[in-house]
Amino acid sequence: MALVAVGVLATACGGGGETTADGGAPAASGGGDSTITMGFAQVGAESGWRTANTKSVQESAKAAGIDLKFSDAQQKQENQIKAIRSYIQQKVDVIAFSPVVESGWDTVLQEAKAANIPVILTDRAVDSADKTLYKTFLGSDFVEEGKKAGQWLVEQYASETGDVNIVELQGTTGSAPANDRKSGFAEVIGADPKFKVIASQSGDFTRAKGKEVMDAFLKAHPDIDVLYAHNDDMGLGAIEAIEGAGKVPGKDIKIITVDAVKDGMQALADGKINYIVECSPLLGPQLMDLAKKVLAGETVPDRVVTEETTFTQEQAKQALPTRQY
Ligand code: GYE
Repeated sequence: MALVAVGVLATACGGGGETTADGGAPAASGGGDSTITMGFAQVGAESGWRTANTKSVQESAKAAGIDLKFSDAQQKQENQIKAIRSYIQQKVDVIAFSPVVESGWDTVLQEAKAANIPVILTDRAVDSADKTLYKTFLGSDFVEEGKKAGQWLVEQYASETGDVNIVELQGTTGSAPANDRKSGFAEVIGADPKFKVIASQSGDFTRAKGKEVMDAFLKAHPDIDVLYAHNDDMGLGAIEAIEGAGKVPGKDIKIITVDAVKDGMQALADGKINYIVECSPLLGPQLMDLAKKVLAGETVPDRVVTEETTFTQEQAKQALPTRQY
């Protein structure tokens, strides 16, 4: 049994890797003594955050004795839908997934419900009106993260009387963290008209795209004061673009990012980033716990919010040595 589970983890591919001995008699949810099988449809491997999140899910499944089927959708909704359908066909006990975008999940979630397979949303939300399509949603409050980023900016520029020109690197278009980090930030800075978002575009949460879009921003706008990037990776890509343009990141252009993964924290400690709003990727242990409770028929809260903090440059220096991811 244990060997089989390890094999599935190591191949980490969706849809393939059948492990059931005789292909039959899948246990009903939470039934008897059988091992819990979880199908997890991951977004991709777009960022340091995502890599840490995948590791957390895989390690926690192993520790909890849960047989994990894992798929990587390469940031494409159609791949995630395929993976979920394959988990339904394989009659897994529980499905967990981090929806790449918010919309367009109702049909496949109805299919899971019809098959009596509970679904746990992990990290990102869906906008389905029917809340019975999933058991719970475990993850951060992205609006709050955007607000924290905005609050720091408001404090930093409290005595500034002129315009503060901001460029924004958004996450994946249509994703919950991109939508919410944008709106939370806009709400806070919107109270003072000196804050001007002069350009805002998606960098798809990747370093490469962050650099590319920042290159374009720098060409079009000689007067950027602040960069707000929806994750560390895009911020790190943008730093390369800023340095390439002969400017000093953290000084000529102040930078705020979200996540607080190691590379981001290092850049913050080095003075290239000015402030990071933390978003914890370590959702695995809570996810496994929720899955066990759901399958045991226990009631779980319909929303479980991750606890997180913020980091200044000084705080990053202190936190770095013991940072897990
Ligand atoms: O901030 C970003 C990743 O959904 C919270 O996705 C997650 C976001 C995270 O690509 O780095």
